[in-house]
Amino acid sequence: MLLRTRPAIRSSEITDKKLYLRRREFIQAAAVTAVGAAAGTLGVPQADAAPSWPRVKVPNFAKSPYGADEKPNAYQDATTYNNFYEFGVEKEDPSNNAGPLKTKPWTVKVDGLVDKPADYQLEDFIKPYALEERIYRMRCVERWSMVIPWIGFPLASLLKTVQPAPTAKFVEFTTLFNPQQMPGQRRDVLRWPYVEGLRLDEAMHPLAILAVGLYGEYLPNQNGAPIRLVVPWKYGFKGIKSIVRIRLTDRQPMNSWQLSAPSEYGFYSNVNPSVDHPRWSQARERRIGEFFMRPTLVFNGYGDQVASLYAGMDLKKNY
Ligand SMILES: Nc1nc2c(c(=O)[nH]1)N[C@H]1C(S)=C(S)[C@@H](COP(=O)(O)O)O[C@H]1N2
Ligand SMILES: [Mo]
Repeated sequence: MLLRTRPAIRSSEITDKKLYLRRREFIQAAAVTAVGAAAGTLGVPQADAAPSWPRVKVPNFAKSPYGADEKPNAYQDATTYNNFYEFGVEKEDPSNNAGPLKTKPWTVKVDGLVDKPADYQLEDFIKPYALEERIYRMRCVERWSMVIPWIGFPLASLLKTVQPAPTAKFVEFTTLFNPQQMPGQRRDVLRWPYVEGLRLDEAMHPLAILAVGLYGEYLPNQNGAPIRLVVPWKYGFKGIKSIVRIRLTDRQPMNSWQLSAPSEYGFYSNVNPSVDHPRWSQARERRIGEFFMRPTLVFNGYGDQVASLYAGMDLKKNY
């Protein structure tokens, strides 16, 4: 993504797999060396270090037919190659820095144009909904992709509960603002807190989910604990993490990336191989874990389900 205050593209933004792997090996080697040195066993080879974050199984969830044909990425990829600028702009920063984020207790405010505005404790917020696993292709605007088995529930189920007023046309989401726990918020790489939005009909689409877990476990902090949005036909930045507020509105929300670079990141951000990012082509992507790039699919391959939402719209203008 763009850091507007910087003159050039950060190499990390378009890091290819080889570089990523090399860097990861280097970091792991350095970590092993540090651990070994501390333990006085320098030189003894170590197995992959156990993750430093807690891994807690989600007790009850159904398998859904979504994505059953896709091979998920390695857990390690999904949990250590992240974008979560509240914890730093490098891919390994979130998994290294998000540990101290306190996700209990957690309140989600639902307000704006709804019949039932409320401040929910997270447990109450998710309790009414049956959790299910959805294996989704995810595509970052930076040209890498992954397949992730999320656990969550349809955003539409929540919206039906809180009952949008007839005048509501959009849903706005906001991430926690807490510079003490989110060190990235002490620098202005983006205007904080992170905000994202969907049109109400997009938000009601059955593919849009609120996720609380991945790989059978509750979300690690770096993936947006305790609750985040997943919209698989859009670029990854629409999938806002660590949500504290959901507001129904009659005006199109200004999302953080559009605010930061309007010519590069629009409101819609539908995955579209024929609309290039101003600084790179979106025609192909690198699936993390694969060497060769593959063609990018329109709507990230979910066109059969979602294209009708955009019937008659010029998707070059509405990027
Ligand atoms: N609050 C917040 N949400 C965010 C981001 C962020 O920096 N802050 N990054 C976005 C981007 S660019 C991507 S690609 C996805 C990455 O999600 P993942 O790390 O779980 O794969 O999160 C999105 N949600
Ligand atoms: Mo992204």
